[in-house]
Amino acid sequence: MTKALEGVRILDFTHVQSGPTCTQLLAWFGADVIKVEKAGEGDATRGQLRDVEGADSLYFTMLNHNKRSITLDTKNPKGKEVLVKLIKECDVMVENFAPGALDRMGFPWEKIQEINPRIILASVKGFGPGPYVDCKVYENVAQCTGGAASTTGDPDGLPMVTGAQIGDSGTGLHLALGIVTALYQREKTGRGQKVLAAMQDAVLNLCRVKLRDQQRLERTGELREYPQYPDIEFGEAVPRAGNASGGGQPGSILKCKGWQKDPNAYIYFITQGAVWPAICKIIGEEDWITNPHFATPQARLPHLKMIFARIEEWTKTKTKFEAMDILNEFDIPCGPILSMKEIAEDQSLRDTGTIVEVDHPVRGKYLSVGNPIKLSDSPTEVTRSPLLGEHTDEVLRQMGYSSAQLEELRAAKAI
Ligand code: CAO
Repeated sequence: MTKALEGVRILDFTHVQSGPTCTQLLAWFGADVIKVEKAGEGDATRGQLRDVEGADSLYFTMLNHNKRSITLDTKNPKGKEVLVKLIKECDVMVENFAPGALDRMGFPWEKIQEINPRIILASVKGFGPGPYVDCKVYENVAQCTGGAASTTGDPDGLPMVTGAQIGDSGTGLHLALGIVTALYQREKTGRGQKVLAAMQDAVLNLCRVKLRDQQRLERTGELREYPQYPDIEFGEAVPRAGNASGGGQPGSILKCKGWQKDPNAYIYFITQGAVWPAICKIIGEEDWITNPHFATPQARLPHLKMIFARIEEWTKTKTKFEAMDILNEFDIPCGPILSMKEIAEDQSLRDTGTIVEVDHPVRGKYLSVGNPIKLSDSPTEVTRSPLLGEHTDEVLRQMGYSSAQLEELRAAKAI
């Protein structure tokens, strides 16, 4: 079976997390991803958070599957010549250098486009054009400047960053969509273009519902599904909502059996309007089905704390998995709080390839997250990340370099 992006060649200048998540996805869809790294150093993440002496870290291996690695000094004159050839032969160049690095390297967009008018140049930057355009950015900076941190956390606590890497991996996803869209347009126009995904923009896109709430707050002065209502006065900006549901169906995290010892013995419970009668029956409050204080979603809003406290009396008598089974029988939306240990051991996630075991020649076997996007005609087979420069000779030979020319490049410290 062919792969969706077979024949697409990606010049991968990405490092750390945001860019590599993007090119890893493209590789999983079948693109030939050639990762360019500095000789001797490589992507800084190869050595960060190491758990096995001398082996590429999980940080690196889990973000760089299915790629080839070449070493190339793009500031070396001979290295620049190789880079020009690579630009000629690739469909897409992806980078997440600090702002201006490509220009300083001597490869501004105009020059790249002149070398290959069909090439797509895709970049992750911290910010789009504006006051912060020149700033370097990491994950949590994006979460803070994109609206996630100010709206996450306990109502009376500090702004909070989330463990989901919405700034890095979230932006990588956005960039991947931009790349395949630009490739699609190129099919019709024959021209490449620049694609930019700014981390602040990507986080804000994922926080769209909070900008919705900002405008609702300005219009009405309150957000009735937030935990502040009705006891605490709202300020000018969307407050932190704890674990309240971000949607129109109120939800909360409730204790389950064993919560005293197990930090993850909890369930997320959503009081969806459509299943309110079933909820009342399960918790033994059948009167609430018709009682005017509880019968409609609007009537319930001022009593949410009391309602969830009552539901929790019930969930505390069940394990999170028992509660999930019972509630699902009645189509009540809920989800157990799964620990990473439970997820790592989940057989169904392994069966679908969402969790995969990968073998690496230096570190041995490890678990990774496979391709979360499943294409029926382009299945993903996850292969290990490359060692630093593992494919330098292979790629350069494919480009027509002879053994003597490779030696020359090595002697000049270009590769
Ligand atoms: N050959 C020669 N030089 C190379 C090279 C190569 N193969 N690959 C990279 N370099 C050079 C760059 O050209 C740059 O040189 P200058 O400083 O002279 O321009 C230098 O290496 C360092 O690159 P950098 O500034 O991108 O790296 P950094 O470690 O200082 O910063 C980061 C890292 C992530 C803060 C920065 O790249 C950035 O802000 N990127 C954009 C936003 C982003 O993606 N952030 C998320 C990262 S994941 O958390």
